[in-house]
Amino acid sequence: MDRRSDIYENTEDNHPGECVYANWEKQRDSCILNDQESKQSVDKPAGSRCPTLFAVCVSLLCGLLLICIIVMFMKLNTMAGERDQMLIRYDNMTTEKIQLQSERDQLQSEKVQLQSEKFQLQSEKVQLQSKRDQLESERDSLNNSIQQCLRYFITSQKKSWSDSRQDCKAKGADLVIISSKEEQEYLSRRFRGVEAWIGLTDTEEEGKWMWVDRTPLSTKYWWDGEPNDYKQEEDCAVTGSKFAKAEVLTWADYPCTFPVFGLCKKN
Ligand SMILES: [Ca+2]
Ligand SMILES: [Ca+2]
Repeated sequence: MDRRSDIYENTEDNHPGECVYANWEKQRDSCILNDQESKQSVDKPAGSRCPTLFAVCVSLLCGLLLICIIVMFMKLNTMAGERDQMLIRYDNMTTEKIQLQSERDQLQSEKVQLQSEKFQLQSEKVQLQSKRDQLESERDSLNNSIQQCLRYFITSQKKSWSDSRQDCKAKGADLVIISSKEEQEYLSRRFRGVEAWIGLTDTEEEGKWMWVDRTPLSTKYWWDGEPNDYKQEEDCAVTGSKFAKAEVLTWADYPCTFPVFGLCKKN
């Protein structure tokens, strides 16, 4: 035992940096502990840099992630706002669309109604045009009747053929020249029962009846037995002779001095 102590004492002398153990087991644990501490103190600089770098990286990543989240959140908020605006615009446009459809339907209804009124007015226009044409025709016919009526008139006094012709000329007319059956029928109808001179005579040559415009007689409306030149004194013709028993064939020759009315016609 003493020898071992000596040895260790000597050893201390020979190796001043190593542990000197009085109690070897105790000193051994102490020495092992010191070795571990010594080893930890040697490894500490390299191990302590890695966590710091890691922490910095993690912090940066977290920061970036936070920024991304904030940006995404802001963008989502913006998109949500735009979506709300678009929804509002969509609702407005839908409302306008419904309103426009309603206006379109109303306009179409008005169009149909106007077309119906148009057709009705066109029908009325056709009817009015037809009525206008009819009225114009009646007006023309009436005007013709008036003009025809005004063209013929009876003198106011019974006179000789020559004097009655003068009365006609005094009013811008002459004793009538009857040139058609229609005219004779019209005069017989209009001046029914009136005995009147017409512009027909055979004074120049017996039996050669001439109109006052010197055209020869072609169409004749003598009553039966006329002209008979009774007593060789009848050279002037009347229409509506009271001796005639017919409606149209009413001519007769009378003495030119016999007083009857004159039937005048304006040209
Ligand atoms: Ca005669
Ligand atoms: Ca006669």
